[in-house]
Amino acid sequence: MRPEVEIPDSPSDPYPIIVNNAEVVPGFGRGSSEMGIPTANVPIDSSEQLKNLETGVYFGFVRVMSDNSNQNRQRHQVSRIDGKSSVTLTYGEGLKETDRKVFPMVMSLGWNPYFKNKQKACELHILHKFATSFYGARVNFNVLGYIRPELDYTTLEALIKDIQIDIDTAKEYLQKPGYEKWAGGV
Ligand code: ADP
Ligand code: RBF
Ligand code: MG
Repeated sequence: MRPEVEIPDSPSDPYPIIVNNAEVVPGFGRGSSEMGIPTANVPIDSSEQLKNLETGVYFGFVRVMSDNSNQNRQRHQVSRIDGKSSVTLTYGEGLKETDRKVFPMVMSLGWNPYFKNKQKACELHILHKFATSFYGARVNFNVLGYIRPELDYTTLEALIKDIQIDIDTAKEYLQKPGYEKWAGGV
């Protein structure tokens, strides 16, 4: 059962937490295929504040940027965490102009108890339909509030239902003036 968490009308200490230029890395590949909810995974150590944040579900704003640095011009294949499949790093090359804007996001930080991960993950589900995947791209984002702790579930459907509530919650709060103004700096 998800606990009732009181969310204030504007970000309060320690938020906003600001993360710049984090790399989009491959995860287990479960987000899109098993759940229909893709998540852009970023290394936990992208930011000291992120590393020290308690596990749970958060919300904020994000912008995806292509990585045009010279050594990255070549596309290539890299293995997923489980080593069973690979993804193509595009560095965000195929993204459209409309994909490069600031969007609301929900962030999951933790061990994914339902899947019993052995590695702590930080994953952003961005509330936008992208033209392509963007592994190897960079993201700037801010974390503006906390929604709930991460939970275990008896079914995948129950997990997906809770994520849908997280998405609705994020949309509701991010359009309030106290949050909306933080879209500007991302
Ligand atoms: P992985 O386990 O490798 O992270 P996912 O199934 O979670 O795989 O898919 C994540 C990838 O999907 C992201 O890295 C990104 O390239 C792409 N993607 C497409 N649309 C979105 C979106 N709306 N939010 C997050 N990632 C997205
Ligand atoms: N996984 C869990 O095991 N427990 C959770 O409470 C949980 N909450 C999530 C909330 C959001 C908003 C998102 C995007 C994901 C969440 N997940 C949770 C993570 C999910 O298991 C993960 O995205 C997939 O395993 C794909 O990597
Ligand atoms: Mg993912």
